[in-house]
Amino acid sequence: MEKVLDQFQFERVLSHDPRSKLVHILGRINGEHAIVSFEKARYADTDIPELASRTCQLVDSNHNNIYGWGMGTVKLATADTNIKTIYPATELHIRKYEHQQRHMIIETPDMYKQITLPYIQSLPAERIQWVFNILEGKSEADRVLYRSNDRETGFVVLPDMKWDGTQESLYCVAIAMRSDILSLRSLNRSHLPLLKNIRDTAYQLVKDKYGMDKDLLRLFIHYQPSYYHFHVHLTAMSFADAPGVVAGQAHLLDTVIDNIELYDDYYQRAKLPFTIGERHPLYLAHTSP
Ligand code: G7M
Repeated sequence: MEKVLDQFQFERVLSHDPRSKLVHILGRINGEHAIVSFEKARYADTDIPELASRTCQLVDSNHNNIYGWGMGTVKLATADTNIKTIYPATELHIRKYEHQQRHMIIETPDMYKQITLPYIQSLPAERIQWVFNILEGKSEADRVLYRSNDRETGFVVLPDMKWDGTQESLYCVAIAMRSDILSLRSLNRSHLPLLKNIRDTAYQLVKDKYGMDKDLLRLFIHYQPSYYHFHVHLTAMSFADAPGVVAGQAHLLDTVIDNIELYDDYYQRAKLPFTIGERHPLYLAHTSP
């Protein structure tokens, strides 16, 4: 990561969200695209008592009666920015992070078969190399919180790349060992042992590790996911605005289990709505005449 930051040649801003203080920038390294993301982190509890004493370089400071305001620099003891890098970045990564209008698509089973499935099948296998690196213990091995190698019901639980490490923002992913479940659309009754295993293990794991009861956890599946190897998101309820918890993207694991228990082929027959950026190839595939 250090090398990527060192060699990064700025090209343009892909998106900048002032509310979440998250900026994605595009650049080049040795002629190839790279994306670097910076997100201002929350204050560490240990820094808070010293915020006032560590403030310097006050500018635009104003005063009116009992009120004062201005801008300054706070020299913190702990790191203050979450940084992520993608190198080399593909065109799909660039489209993903570029600011764009999002649309709602109501996908029928027929649209899935005619458009979405061929799109999934066209994705190069190396896109999910990072998943196999985790499953095979080649990457992030020291971060894995749980592992079961069972070929049918096994999975790995580890912190999501987005987790800042604080308990209020707990964000982990459970990634299935098996590779034959592309997404929510693939699920049927034969997958119930896996789904229930993920649910029950996640509850127990979070209780044992973080002392959090199961009613403080939100377990959900994305449709569309960003990669088509089955996985479940685990987030703290207190992380109410976690990325991707919104309607049109997150399907609660318990609801999914319930739907399949009622109807084996629910997810093959249902219309599944999803939100997607207008530059995403899947949006273009669904909307081109
Ligand atoms: O939208 P979707 O359900 O596909 O979400 C995929 C999740 O995987 C996101 O929450 C990402 O932050 C997370 N993720 C993506 N990558 C590339 C990695 C990675 O390399 N390591 C970990 N731990 N999480 C990742």
